[in-house]
Amino acid sequence: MMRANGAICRPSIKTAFTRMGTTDYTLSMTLKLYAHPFSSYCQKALIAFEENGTPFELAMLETGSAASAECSRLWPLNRFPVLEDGGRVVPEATIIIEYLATHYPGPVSLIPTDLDAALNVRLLDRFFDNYVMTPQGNIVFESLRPADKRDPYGVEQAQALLDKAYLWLDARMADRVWASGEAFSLADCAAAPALLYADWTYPIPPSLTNVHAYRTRLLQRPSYALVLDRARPYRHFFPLGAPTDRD
Ligand SMILES: N[C@@H](CCC(=O)N[C@@H](CS)C(=O)NCC(=O)O)C(=O)O
Repeated sequence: MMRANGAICRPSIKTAFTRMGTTDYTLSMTLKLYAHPFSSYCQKALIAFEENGTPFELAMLETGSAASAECSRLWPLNRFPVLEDGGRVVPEATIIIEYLATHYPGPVSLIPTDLDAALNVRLLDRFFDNYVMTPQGNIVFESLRPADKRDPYGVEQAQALLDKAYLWLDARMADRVWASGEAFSLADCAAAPALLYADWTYPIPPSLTNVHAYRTRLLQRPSYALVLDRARPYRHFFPLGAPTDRD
């Protein structure tokens, strides 16, 4: 089976099937993920697959590819990642992670079973998507606009939102290892690519040491370290220029 960046992932398959109580590796794969390794929302979903060694087939999204056309047909909003499971279409990174937790649970539970704890995880997931990933993306998209379509006020607003989000997160992470509760969760899947790219786009102030320490922990988490390594060959895609000496 091919995975992100064309890597063959036999150990993951073997591990997952062993967990399922069988050594029959010929079982068919049903999970197909339409994704690109450098996309932040795809990375968010990919972390969940790696956390549990969940086998899947990567449908690599490249300009003009059959996979891209199929992905647009499945989800005409043209956003990715999109998961297909035996004809069922599951868009949105958060929903993909929830879907895996429901239908393909593994040893790492990314959504707590306690309902209040789960609400908190979902709140933090919304925080990273809406108040970190979204303004970060807005700043990057500005750099791709034609000169006569620029929106400096929109950039100021995005930066102001990131300022508030960074400050809030720094206070929150003063006494936490992961974003919500003791365990790594859906919220941390959202946080990892959000904070990776946010710092490249609009640097987190050095004084916010709790955010920096949390970002470092995320980058060192084995699941994300793997996802990040598979995205490395595409760093030249980053419109503002990716750092070459770190991360
Ligand atoms: N809310 C969606 C957002 C997905 C999204 O915006 N993905 C980006 C890639 S990181 C995308 O599809 N970009 C294509 C485009 O904007 O046309 C999610 O959580 O999955």
